[in-house]
Amino acid sequence: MQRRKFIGHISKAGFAVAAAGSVTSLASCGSSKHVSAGPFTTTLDQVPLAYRYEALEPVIDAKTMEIHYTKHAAAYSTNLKDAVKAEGLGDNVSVEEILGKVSKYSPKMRNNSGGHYNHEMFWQSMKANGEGTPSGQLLTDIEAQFNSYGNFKSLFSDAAKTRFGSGWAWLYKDGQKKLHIGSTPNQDNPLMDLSDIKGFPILGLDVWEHAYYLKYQNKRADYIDNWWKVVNWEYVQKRYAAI
Ligand code: MN3
Repeated sequence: MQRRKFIGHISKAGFAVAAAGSVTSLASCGSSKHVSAGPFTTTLDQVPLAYRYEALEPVIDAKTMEIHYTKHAAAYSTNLKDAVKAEGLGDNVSVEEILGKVSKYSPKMRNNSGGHYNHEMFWQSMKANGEGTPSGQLLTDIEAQFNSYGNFKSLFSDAAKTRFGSGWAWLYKDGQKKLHIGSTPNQDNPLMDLSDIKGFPILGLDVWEHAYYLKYQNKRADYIDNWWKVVNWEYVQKRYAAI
């Protein structure tokens, strides 16, 4: 019962959305290469999962979710706090502020700010029985940019399947509000000032082996093809509308 109540509570809390303008250091940095993080701000702590570990089965098994959330992702948060302390930044610094100037900091800061940010976004961008498709302005713009939703899925999946080694595939919006598909190595992401691709991440897919190996072993492509069944398009659309 305890756990049920807890999950109910965090579901109501919903998205970790702070007041617009709270990340002005990014939004007003004056460089066209920097992209606003808008109303989404990420704190140094993990937000509790809004669903149970088994909720995404059979696409993602409960054991993978448990280890991924409580070990891998938890370590990014813990190590990020260490790095923040070592750099003399306050506890209230947002992860977005760090990402926008991450090249000034240690490799530990780069790896763990990215790792924490990417996972916090990843958990929220999935839900049980996603099975849906985008709608509204996001669908309109995906169709305009990539010809069709089917073609978008295929391009995004290819970006995920062809990322060599560990990394992420992204749908992101650049400073001119144009959609792009790309991928980054390790725990980098498009909000980082040192990233080859720059923009606000709308949707991200973790293709590190720890995200799928227990169930899919070497079959990364099967994990990617199945993952579309658990995408939380309502959340993705909120991110799209926010910037
Ligand atoms: Mn991961």
